[in-house]
Amino acid sequence: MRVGVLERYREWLPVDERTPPVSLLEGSTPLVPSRNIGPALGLERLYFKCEGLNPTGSFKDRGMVVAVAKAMEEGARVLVCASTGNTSASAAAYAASQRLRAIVVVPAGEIAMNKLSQALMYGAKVVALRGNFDEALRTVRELAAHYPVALVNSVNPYRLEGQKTAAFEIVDALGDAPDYLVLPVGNAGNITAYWKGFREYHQAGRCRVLPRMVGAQAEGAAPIVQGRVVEQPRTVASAIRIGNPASWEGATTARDQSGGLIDAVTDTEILQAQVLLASSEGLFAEPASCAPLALLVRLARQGRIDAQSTTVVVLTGNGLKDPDAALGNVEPPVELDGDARALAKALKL
Ligand code: AN7
Repeated sequence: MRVGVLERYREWLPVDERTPPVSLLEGSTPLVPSRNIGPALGLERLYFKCEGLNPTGSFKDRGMVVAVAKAMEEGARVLVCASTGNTSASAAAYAASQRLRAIVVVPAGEIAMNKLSQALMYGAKVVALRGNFDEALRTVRELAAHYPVALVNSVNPYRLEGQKTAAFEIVDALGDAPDYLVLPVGNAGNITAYWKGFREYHQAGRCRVLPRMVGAQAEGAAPIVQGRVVEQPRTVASAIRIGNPASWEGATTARDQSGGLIDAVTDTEILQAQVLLASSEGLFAEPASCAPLALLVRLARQGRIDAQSTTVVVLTGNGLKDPDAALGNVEPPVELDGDARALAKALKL
């Protein structure tokens, strides 16, 4: 029977009998072997971890379930977060399921409409703050320091505890850790959490390999790559439009301890990777999730990935979250009168 993250990885999480059994049956997402991109790049073992199949359509649910359960255990009734979209959708959903209040603060005009619609439908109080994500995060951190609200951004360590379970699942599926784990880096919580998960499993003898952690930022929002805060982050990938990541040090530690790298890709590369992924694998991921594929394509073409290595690309969010960003790169539908002859002619059958 399917279970959520708290139940599946109970002994690896900071929970006990006092922790409420929160669950939307998150986690246990498919690890799909590449049928076409891997062979085209000369990579024999390429997999996609499809985190867009979580209950609210992104990996955030893994961490949110733990953060919400612990907040409830500690008596909280109000959750608050800043978000580029997916965290707000996740916080709002778990709050709804537990009858808690959720307040989500998003950068005004900067998040994908479908993510906003999720937060609103789940019944959160949505505040659109004039400013960028980094300013929204600063604001909610200050709010949580002075008022009785539980902050559920990834600065909350329980979020990272939950998110590390994705690393466990990959090892449990492959029988060992991959050689490369490639993922997007925004606020840098997820790369920090994966690295923690792999190290814990390694220490417990569950895997022999420790992966090289490969992070992708968008060129206009690449503070870790450039080694300095980006005041006005810009990219089509709104989920990772972040100029001052909260887990900056966690990301550089993961990169350096694992012998990995964090590099930037352009918006054009991101959107090309998105179309490639959807049209050649049948997997539709949001732009931020395609940044790591764009980086992998570049590294493979440069001959920097060994052909026999095992590589996992984490597809962090569902493509349906942000279709507007994608549709500029495909042919629009042809409009026709409804008869078969006209259809056959248009299709050159
Ligand atoms: C699809 O929702 O920061 O490096 O507020 O939604 O752990 O921040 C989202 C981030 C990658 C980056 N992919 O992860 C938010 C938010 C998707 C995302 C990231 C995000 P982190």
